Amino acid sequence: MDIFGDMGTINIQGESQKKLDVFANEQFIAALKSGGECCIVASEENDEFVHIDGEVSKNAKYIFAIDPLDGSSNIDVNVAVGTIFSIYRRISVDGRATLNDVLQKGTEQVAAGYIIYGSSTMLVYTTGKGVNGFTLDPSIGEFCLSHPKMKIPEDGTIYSINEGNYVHFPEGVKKYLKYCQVEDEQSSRPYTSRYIGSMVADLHRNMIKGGIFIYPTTSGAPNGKLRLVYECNPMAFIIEQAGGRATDGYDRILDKNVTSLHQRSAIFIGSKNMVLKVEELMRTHSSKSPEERAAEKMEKLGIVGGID
Ligand code: AHM
Ligand code: MG
Repeated sequence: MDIFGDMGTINIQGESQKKLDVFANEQFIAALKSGGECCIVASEENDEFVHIDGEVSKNAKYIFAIDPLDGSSNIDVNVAVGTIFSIYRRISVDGRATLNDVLQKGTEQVAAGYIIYGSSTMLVYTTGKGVNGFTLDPSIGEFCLSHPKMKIPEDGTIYSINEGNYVHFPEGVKKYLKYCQVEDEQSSRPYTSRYIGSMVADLHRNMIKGGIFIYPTTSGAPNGKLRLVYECNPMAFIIEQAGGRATDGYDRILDKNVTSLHQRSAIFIGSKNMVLKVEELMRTHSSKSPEERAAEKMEKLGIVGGID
């Protein structure tokens, strides 16, 4: 089957789509359509959300957001990739579901999960009552509970960030990276640097071993790279449920206002004490300007429209 390489198309985020991105998107949408529980799919690979309500899902109550294949730059080189999903309850009552049904805060998620396609295939998910991990047993075609009640260690020694972007990072992140690299026996520093470039794989490793994953704003991407609806929010829900912490360097990810489908956000996520440490440095060295704070306040009050 011809599954490697570029599709030759660009998605709404201006990223080149891989054949497997498109294939995975079609497969998930088809499965959700026949499942009948969801009325909308919002996907990284579709500019607009897709209505999937039909005969089978006339009264569907759920909204599904998905990054069908996360880390797709790793497909052609046989490195682990993943799927991220998030489920919301529909809030509109009449007619067809609308964009407002999709633009709910992360705190409103009823479930979120990821699938990691690594040395084994695992499904890790939460419904807000802790996190459980299931490993695919291909001989029976079932996911079996292999990691019950997953907890991320409060402290860790692994940091994951695309350090090639160092010159473009906020000062607080630069200071944190230097902190990670300093020798200090008591806190087991210098820490270990591990970056796969697949958020699912990087976070899954950090969840098990303890660590932090950072994708900050950069001078080239002032709103960050990763998407709030189908990347940051589901991962934040899972990590919080596992006892970790997820912020944009200042504020909790799950509390962020969602104003557009493909909205981006910075993310600092992982072991609680590691995230707290970098937040402290962000506050000291990269505090938001009074103008940024004022704009946020107005946005919260609904005074200005959406930003991407
Ligand atoms: P994608 O959804 O298009 O694959 O992009 C998301 C991925 C994340 O999995 C990963 O953490 C990040 O992009 C890597 O980006 P970079 O190559 O800039 O480090
Ligand atoms: Mg992605």
